[in-house]
Amino acid sequence: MRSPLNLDGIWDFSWYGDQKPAFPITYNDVTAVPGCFDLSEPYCGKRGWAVYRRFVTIDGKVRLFIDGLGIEAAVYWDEKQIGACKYAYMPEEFWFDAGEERRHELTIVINNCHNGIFHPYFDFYAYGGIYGSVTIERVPEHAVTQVLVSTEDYKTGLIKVCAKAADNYSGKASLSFDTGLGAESDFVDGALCCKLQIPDYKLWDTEHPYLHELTLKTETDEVSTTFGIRHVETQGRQILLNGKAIKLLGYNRHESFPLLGAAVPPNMMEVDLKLLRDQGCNFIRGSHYPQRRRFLELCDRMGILVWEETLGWRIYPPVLHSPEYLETQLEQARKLTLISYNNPCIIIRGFLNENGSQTEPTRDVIKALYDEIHALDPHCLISYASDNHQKDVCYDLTDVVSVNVYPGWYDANHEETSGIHNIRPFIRRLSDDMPQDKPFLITEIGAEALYGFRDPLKVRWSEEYQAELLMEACKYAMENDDCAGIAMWHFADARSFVTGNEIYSRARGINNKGVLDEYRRPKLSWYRLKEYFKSFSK
Ligand code: ADA
Repeated sequence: MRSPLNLDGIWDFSWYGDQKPAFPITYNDVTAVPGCFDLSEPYCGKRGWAVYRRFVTIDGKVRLFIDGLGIEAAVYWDEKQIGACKYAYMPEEFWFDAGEERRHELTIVINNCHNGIFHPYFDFYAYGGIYGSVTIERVPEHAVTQVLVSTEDYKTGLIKVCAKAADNYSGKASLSFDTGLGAESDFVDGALCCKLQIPDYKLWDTEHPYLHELTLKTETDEVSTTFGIRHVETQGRQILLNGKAIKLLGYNRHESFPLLGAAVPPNMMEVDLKLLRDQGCNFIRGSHYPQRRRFLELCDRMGILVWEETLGWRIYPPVLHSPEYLETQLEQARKLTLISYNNPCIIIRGFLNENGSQTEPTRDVIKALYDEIHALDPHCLISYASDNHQKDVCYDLTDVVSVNVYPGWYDANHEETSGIHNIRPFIRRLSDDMPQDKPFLITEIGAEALYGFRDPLKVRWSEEYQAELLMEACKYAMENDDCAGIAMWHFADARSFVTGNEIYSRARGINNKGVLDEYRRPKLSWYRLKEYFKSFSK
């Protein structure tokens, strides 16, 4: 069995500002990993180059894993580049030869300036730093580089295991499961694929999130993974989990906490998910980027359903239609699908939040992304969150019609939709106009509320107004079968990077539509919704 070395801790640090670092680097500070350097002095709010360094004693072939950083980086081993992290939040792995046994130097050169992938206008802050854990492990010759487990038939416990091994390895492999099942299979030219019937299996679902474990052994290597036996499909307007209709109920969530930024520690993630579960919810939309491994592990263990998506926020033509940009989305989709393939919690894979889906040429982009993900993982539903409502021309290309709507908030001057009493009729009209043969999911709805701002007149920005609006939205979602569920916008207030006119709706530089504030203090809506959801629990 491999023994990964956790490299979290205190690393050497150097701020280079707008000067691109070159070796030799001079270090004059230290910083914590995981951590975001640009949230406290003396680097607060700065954008530019920063260098992280630590020493590692290891030798031979290794796998280095970084569970997400921002917003892009180059990774060096003894001053030689071994790879790059192009996409903020994306977990990345690097396989290389570490050389002879001695103290080696691992350097991560981060740039936290906005780029063509993370634009300055996105409604969430681009934190600079290493968001998740960094680990390194020695790997043997012919190392197993990938193990994907999928459910082929949840009614009989039939699963498929596909694995890859380095150097075109051909040879025997043994598979053993927690149920006691042992099986043999072969790697041929670096690939193994087999189907197995798991005896005494248990299904994974939201009430009983049962995880099975597979250990795969070759002549040289041994790796383990957990997986869940579960099946997700659609039937008309419904989403079915293991053959039963399930209503998705929950929130969009940003990985964000004051002073910690995107480097939210696992115990804070746990706090969030326990709050969510305690309220009676079962669903998180991981807006708008890849999720940390620890977060998905918690969701797997707690039976919380997840929508995971690529980083991309209101990318419109011409950027959206350029082949170069599409390639960055396809690459993200590929990486993400493979890295979270064995997480049963992920039931929907998404991309390109609020894109130009009201124009014909966007169909090619959506189709390309759908096909790419579907070819890799046909066991998840695929969708994108649209703000184009009746004008969207791409709904037929996805499994779920997902709509971001803000009746009662962004439509203050529209008599027809504004006002709490219009929320349910607005959603009804939209639902009626949507394709009737696909689940209709509300992927965003909400209103700003400043924590502590109570107003008996229920004016906008008050906790009362937000509570009324969300109650109406949830009543629609819960009491109507045409709606497959709701992800409210959003779980907790989160820092935003505001530019242009948007600044006027982002008080404190924060998107204040959380039902909890940024410290997870509940607003009125939290209690009202909790009370309401209770009436549905058995
Ligand atoms: C959009 C977007 C969210 C957030 C929201 C809002 O629909 O997808 O990221 O910006 O609006 O608060 O306005």
